[in-house]
Amino acid sequence: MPTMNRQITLAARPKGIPSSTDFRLVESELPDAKQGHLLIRTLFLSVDPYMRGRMRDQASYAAPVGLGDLMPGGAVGVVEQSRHPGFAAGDIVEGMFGWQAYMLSQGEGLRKVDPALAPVSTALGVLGMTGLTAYFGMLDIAKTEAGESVYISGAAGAVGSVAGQIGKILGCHVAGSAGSEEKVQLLKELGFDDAFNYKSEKDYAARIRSACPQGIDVYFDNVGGTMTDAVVPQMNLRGRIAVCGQISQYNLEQPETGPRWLFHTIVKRLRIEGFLVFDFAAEIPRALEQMAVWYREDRLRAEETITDGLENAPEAFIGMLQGNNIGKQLVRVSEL
Ligand code: NAP
Ligand code: FER
Repeated sequence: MPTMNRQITLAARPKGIPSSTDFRLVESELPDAKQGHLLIRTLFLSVDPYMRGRMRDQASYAAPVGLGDLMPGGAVGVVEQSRHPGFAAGDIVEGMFGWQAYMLSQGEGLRKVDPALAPVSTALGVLGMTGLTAYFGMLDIAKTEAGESVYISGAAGAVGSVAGQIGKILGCHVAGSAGSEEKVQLLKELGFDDAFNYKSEKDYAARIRSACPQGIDVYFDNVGGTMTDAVVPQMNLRGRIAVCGQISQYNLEQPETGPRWLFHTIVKRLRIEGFLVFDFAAEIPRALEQMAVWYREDRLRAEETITDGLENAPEAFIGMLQGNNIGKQLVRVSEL
């Protein structure tokens, strides 16, 4: 059994875009699993935009990460040793392990993953937190219906790429924006009716109008900022905006001001709703069942970018915040 653990902790609070010196790799003793505990070896670790918020000294849905504390995060791992009646060595589990090579657990908050269904990494992406975010955002929040016109910002990321594929499964016109030509190409392969590179095509309003000539019924927003300013005036009557994320704002030190567009919400009777995937905990089994069917039918593709090595998790996280990933950004910590 392993006797040492490796962990990544928060060394300093970032200013603007985080840097590698904001993190520290530490080694610590790993005790044996006591009665009622299990020892899990991390296979894949998820790095996500919400972690940028947790690094700030500011409470929200969860307390901030303290200086010197383990970086939080979802992960999938294999049970190495179990002294817990509900788990056996070899089981694959998903849960909030944090950025570490091993975790001792009492089993709470763990979800068993079926490795026969799909590669286990998908338990963090299309069949995990980000895929579920797309599912609940498109269906429960935006109440997207067949034939509607859907626009997705941040479309080539973990959430956006799944939201767009769900839009196509539902029979919608789907368009979106992303930050490179390669991402735009991928979106077309995934069935998007149109997509553009917001870094090279700067007249967002004109480009959105040509991508959604019938206007927009559902805006799935991952980005906010100037992209949202361009989308809102193009919303159709009784349109819905699912506010999933505002990543264009996460690394700003001062709030950005923008055009005042609330008047459009009156004229068009818009419904704008922010949501958190965690609020849908009770609905996860039914959602995963549906997503697994779509996955097996090849109607949902799992796009992933994998970085190797726990020590490279900070670099993977910082890169993801700047758009280096296509689909879900993961860190491979060990091999199954
Ligand atoms: P992701 O999209 O896979 O990765 C983040 C992406 O954001 C980058 O690849 C980059 O792609 C884009 N980005 C970075 N800075 C940007 C900027 N200034 N303007 C436009 N795009 C920018 O991450 P994800 O996990 O799927 O998350 C996507 C969004 O959903 C985030 O806003 C996140 O906070 C949110 N989210 C919300 C929930 C919830 O429960 N509400 C759950 C999960 C995620 P480009 O190359 O396109 O720039
Ligand atoms: C995210 C952005 C924000 C997310 C969660 C939050 C799970 C929650 C923020 C808060 O409560 O302050 O991408 O993903």
